[in-house]
Amino acid sequence: AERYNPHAIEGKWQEQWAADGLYTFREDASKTKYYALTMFPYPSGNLHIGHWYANVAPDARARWMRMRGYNVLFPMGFDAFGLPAENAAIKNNVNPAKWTRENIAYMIGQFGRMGTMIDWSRSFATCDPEYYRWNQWFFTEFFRRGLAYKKDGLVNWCPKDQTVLANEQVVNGHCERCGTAVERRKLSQWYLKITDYADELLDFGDTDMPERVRLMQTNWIGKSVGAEITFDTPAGPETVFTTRPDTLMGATFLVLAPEHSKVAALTSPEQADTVRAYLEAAGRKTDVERQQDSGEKTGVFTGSYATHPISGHQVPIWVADYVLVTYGTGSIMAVPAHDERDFAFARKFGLEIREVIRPEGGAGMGENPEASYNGEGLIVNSGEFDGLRGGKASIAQIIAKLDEHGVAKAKTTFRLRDWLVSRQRYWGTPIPIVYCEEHGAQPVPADQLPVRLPDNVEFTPAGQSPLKLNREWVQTTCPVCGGPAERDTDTMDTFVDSSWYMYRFLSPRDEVHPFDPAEAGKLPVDLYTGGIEHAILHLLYSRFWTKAMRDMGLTEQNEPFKWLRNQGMILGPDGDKMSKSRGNVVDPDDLVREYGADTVRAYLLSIAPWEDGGPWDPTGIQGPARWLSRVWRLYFDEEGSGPAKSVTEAELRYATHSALKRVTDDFERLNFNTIFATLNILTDALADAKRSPVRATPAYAEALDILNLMLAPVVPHVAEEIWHERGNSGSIHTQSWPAVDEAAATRDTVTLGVQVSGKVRGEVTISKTATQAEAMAAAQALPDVQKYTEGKTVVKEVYVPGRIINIVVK
Ligand code: ANZ
Repeated sequence: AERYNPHAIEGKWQEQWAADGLYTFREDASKTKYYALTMFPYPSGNLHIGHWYANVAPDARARWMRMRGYNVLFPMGFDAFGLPAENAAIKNNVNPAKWTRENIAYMIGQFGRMGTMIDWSRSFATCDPEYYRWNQWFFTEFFRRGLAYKKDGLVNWCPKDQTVLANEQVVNGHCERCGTAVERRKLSQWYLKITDYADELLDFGDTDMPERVRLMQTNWIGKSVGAEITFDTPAGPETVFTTRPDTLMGATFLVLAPEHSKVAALTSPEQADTVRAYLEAAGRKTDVERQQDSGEKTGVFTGSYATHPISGHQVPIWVADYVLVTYGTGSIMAVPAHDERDFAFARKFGLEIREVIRPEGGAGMGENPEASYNGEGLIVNSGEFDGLRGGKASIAQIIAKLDEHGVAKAKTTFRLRDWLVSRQRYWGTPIPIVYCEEHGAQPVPADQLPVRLPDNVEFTPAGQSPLKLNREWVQTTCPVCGGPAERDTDTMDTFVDSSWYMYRFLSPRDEVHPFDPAEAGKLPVDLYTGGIEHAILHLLYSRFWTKAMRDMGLTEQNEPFKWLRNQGMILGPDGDKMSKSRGNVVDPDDLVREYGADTVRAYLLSIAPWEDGGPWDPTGIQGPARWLSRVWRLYFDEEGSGPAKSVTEAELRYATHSALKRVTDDFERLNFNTIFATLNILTDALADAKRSPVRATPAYAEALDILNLMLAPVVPHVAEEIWHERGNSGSIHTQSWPAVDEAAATRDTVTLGVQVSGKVRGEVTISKTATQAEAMAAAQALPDVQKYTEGKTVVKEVYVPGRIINIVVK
């Protein structure tokens, strides 16, 4: 028979599947829907091995769910706006739209050669005006509801990408995309009010998600429970946020962030020069530098004092950059005895340290403490509070007492900030706002959407929005009065595009809604997979978007995803991240040309536990390649090769159904890598069976059928070819997943080693419940046992059921 030749079958089936619309989602009320989605790629021009790794396993699982009888929706699109298109366009002097469209066409071809079951009839790119029109619609609706607002403020500016960034896009003070240290700029920008949902976003409902994603989001939202306490100052009352109101009597000074609005008013004439110099220096530092814990504390005295709300003492007011203007109220009451940073600061500048919490039985801090005490204990030196327990346990009680004095209120603070969405770049969704001298900022009416991105723009970044330069585009009319008005020239953060794209797949050509409410029954996404790098950004934003849509009455869902999983990363053979500069990149197109897509799919599924990933082993691909050749010979090589075997029907059925049971379980739990070990074992068992009389029994035909069906999700082309060559009609991909015969899948026999005087001389397969006599009879039937016992006296026969048979001779 012919050898296995993937190139003769893969293209053929890909064309046939497309012609038959095999993967087009069709309504079917008799089936349960299953929405499986893999994070859509950026159309960078090429699917790399990481894309294959991310897509093949979810594809195999979606195929399996389909065979399990679900009506599976498995769409794919392109996250097409963003900087790389602009940068590539600048480099190659082409329009970003052209570059993007060409890449998308090429990548769709690559997905096709991977053999995925993506329903391309639902595809779209976020740079389609028909799509971004709805970004704009959401924006105007959010604006009307107070969820989108513009404000002046300090923003993160990436000097390389020449645009502002959301807080979520700043990683340790650096641009999440290009790694450049982020600067601060004062700008008027648009924000989405994600903080309205801060508390709710901490509740993940019944979304099943990796623990670390949950933790990262929880930390990012950063809920802190404490109190706001108000101090009188010469510039009016100043409120500070503290998680430790129990330490109030130990507050010996206040500290304001350099950008705090009261700094100027509180600076005395004598301190004016010092303070000004300090503010300038702080302004030059990046956020990372300012927050480095290792760094020496710096700060200056304002020359003013605040009045302690309980003791009435005058406490000095300082300015220091370890206090962040963006957190709490931008000012703190410093308690050096019980806070490390305050302690270091007080030590450096000789400020008073007053102990107010003492560990039970402790001797007290004394005159010259070496460190702050951050633990629990009894309150001391605090007048009426003395003797209460300090620390987290008694905070509510303390706040209640302070509230009686009218100086404190319980307060919960979040680290989460509103989502800054304005970008000073060209290739994005234009912000649909116009400015009229008379009527201010006005949303573009829905019937005028989309506000199209103009083509004729000089988009090389120059620190301001490229759209500003197209005067013709900028000049428009006010929707209220019809008078002259100007468009907003910023574009939206591309994370807006990905926040709701999973909804668009429900009705991708809908011209009336962002998605058709009649399709809402397909929500939520049942299984969403993608990279861990989106743990906060994309996943948090899309959760927010879903809640906002729910409050607009567009969906009843609280969460977009029911089940979320992250694949690991495929690394170079050297264990480093693959990158062109390291020269350790593996090109999936080359592999497909050499081995065929099915082998590459099989290899990627087997290479590592899918959620862990691991290094690429260039020799490892031979394993799946050889396995598929063996599978092929099993079905198409008439003779089979090698010595005759004796396999029973029960053994073959056990091999078949126990394999089916394990593979079914593995698919259920996304344990893709172990599927191959099982399929390999079954292939071997079948090869043996083929050379034994069992070949003529129904058990053998059944095994071939079941193996063929189990191949379908993982190696879809060769499975389809085998299916047809065996005389079946219709596609294998519309068949049902076989049912496990539980009785056949459990073995009632056991294979035991047989020893003669302690030396293994063979093995027997006997019933698990065999008696001593049956076991011995089976053992003595072995030629080798006969050889070593012949002419000798049997002195002892040992049979430990399930373990061993030993015949002791003399
Ligand atoms: C007094 C105090 C005493 C504090 C003490 C701590 C220990 P988390 O848990 O992160 O919310 N803080 C408040 N606003 C700040 C700002 N804008 N920049 C820097 N630090 C700020 O931390 C809350 C604590 O961090 C607050 O409680 C405040 O210091 C400080 F023994 O107030 B604490």
